[in-house]
Amino acid sequence: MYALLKGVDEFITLDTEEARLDTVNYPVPLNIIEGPLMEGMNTIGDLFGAGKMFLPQVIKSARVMKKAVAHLTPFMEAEKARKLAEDPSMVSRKPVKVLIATVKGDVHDIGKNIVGVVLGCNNYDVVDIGVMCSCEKILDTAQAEQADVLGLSGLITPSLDEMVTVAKEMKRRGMKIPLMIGGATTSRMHTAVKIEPVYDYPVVHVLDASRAVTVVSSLMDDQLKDDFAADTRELYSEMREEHYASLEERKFLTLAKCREKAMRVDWKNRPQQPIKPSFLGRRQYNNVPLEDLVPYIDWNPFFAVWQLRGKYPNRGYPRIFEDETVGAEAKKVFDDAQKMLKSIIDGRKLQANGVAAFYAANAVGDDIEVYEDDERSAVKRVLHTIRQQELREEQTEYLAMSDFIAPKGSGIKDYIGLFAVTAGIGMDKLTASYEQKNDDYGKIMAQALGDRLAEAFAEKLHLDVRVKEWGYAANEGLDAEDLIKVKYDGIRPAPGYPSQPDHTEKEAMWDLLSAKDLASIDLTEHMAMLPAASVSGLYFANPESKYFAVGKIQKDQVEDYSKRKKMDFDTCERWLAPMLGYDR
Ligand code: B12
Repeated sequence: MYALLKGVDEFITLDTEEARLDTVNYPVPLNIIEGPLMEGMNTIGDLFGAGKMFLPQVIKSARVMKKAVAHLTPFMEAEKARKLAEDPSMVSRKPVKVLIATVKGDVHDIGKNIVGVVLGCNNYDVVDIGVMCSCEKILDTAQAEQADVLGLSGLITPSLDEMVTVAKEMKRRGMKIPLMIGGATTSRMHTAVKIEPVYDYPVVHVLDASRAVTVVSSLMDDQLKDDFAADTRELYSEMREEHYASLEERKFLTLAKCREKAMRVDWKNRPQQPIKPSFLGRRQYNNVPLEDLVPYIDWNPFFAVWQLRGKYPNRGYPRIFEDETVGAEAKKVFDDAQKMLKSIIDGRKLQANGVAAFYAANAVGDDIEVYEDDERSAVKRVLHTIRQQELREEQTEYLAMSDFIAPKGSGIKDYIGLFAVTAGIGMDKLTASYEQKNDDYGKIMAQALGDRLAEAFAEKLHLDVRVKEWGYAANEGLDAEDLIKVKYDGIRPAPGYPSQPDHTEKEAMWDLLSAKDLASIDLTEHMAMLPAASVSGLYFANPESKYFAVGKIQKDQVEDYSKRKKMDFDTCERWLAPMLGYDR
């Protein structure tokens, strides 16, 4: 019990073995699990639920539990076989089974893993079938395993539509189990508007791991489940009404009008004309020393993974360590991270690869033509951008990213850059080594560090690009904090982020970068990058370029965009679904 509550796994196998030999108190091995171990986990579940214990502690405790159970499993199996031989009619009590999966084309893992561990801590039997799971695989497994609840996870927007597909198929198959929706790209509104209406049984959006337990217990509790389902249904129905009302309230300008209000740059009379990159074409940055990336790590999202939030003024790193409530735990998890980081670096357990490319480019309307060479006689690929359309009081400019590149007609030679980086090569092997040791804490920590390193790589490469590779800001001289605060000229918008919400632009980018061949970063059918700890984007050098949110758009723009992209309208509308300002 002490080992569980403190998350100390050093002596757990010895202690468990001692308890197993104590057949007076524990006649069969299962008694140890159902006795002291479950009691400990229940206490942990309660403390976490009450906000008195934090996620890293819960996950460390789960590691202790898993190790104890792993030690007892062969003995329990022998015991079960003996009992079944004595009485074949004996069937064991079935715990609530929750099947969790990341949907087709998505590689999101870390959030789902956390949820799996937290549910496991609360005595649920969790079956995690991994990432990139097709609808068929998810539902076949749910049916074969006789899951009581299904949970879907997704990181990027194409997964939202995929979740609707899964819910529809559940209905077609006549399934009756509740469906939980989670992951960074999901929202209660999307669940209410698009998923819940297509399935006749409970559909619930779950914001984070700490809420997953109450949701599953409410869905499974005989006393609570009907009220919980009815309340959720009512809430989602109200939200749908709100959503449709807000669609009617939103005002849009026509695409033609927005183009008239594009950002006006006086291209001819600027203090400085676009600077030609030091090279045109691609350059590989493979096997970059991880220690060179460490100074560029932004630690704030790391604490978000562990659900550790300091209160103002101790919100961010490093002040979070001063926080009265989470400070001590934040420090512990940070120290553990430093130890693991050192072992990853010393043991070269992860590899960081990247590729950047610069091309001659000019804007043509809302598109950006990327040329074969600086002569600009042949177009290599066209990048497509999307323009803001939603009417906002006092907004004078309606932006698209193409506004940041000199128009073709101006005669000015402009350029664009692209990049893709990963710090996730070797991650599968690394996480498998933790899985083998039943160490979820280590696995989640490794994934969180991989993500931090990938982002740090993007930050460092962007600096190198500004100062050297493109070289448009050779005298920049900013420190790491300034970089996080984006105090430099130029931007690196990523497809999927608000300035460029269309993930399919990665297709053209991969062609221009040869990211698969040069950096071993692949794309799934839904445009997620593999390895998961990867980031990609475009580089704009223009000092007037800035991040903005495209927001919702209208049908006239989708029609125009689908023609420009040579993508059929329906497919285009599906990819842009989360940003449509009208009901599809
Ligand atoms: C950190 C981060 C990253 C990291 C790591 C992501 C990862 N592996 O999880 C890195 C830097 C690698 C990254 C990359 C990208 N990212 Co990113 N990223 C984020 C960020 C800032 C936080 C996500 C996160 O890790 N949170 C912590 C984890 C633990 O939380 P979580 O995943 O949400 O999981 C919790 C809950 O959702 C829930 N939950 C999760 N799954 C399940 C399942 C069930 C069954 C249940 C019940 C609950 C549940 O419980 C979990 C634990 O509490 C978000 C923005 C945000 N604030 O959410 C953007 C965000 C997710 N990223 C986004 C994008 C676009 C990308 C990129 C495509 C950008 C690019 N072009 O490079 C890539 C894609 C990576 C790939 N492999 O394809 C978008 C996705 C939406 C979209 N437009 O598609 C977001 C939302 C940003 C935004 N506002 O636009 N990203």
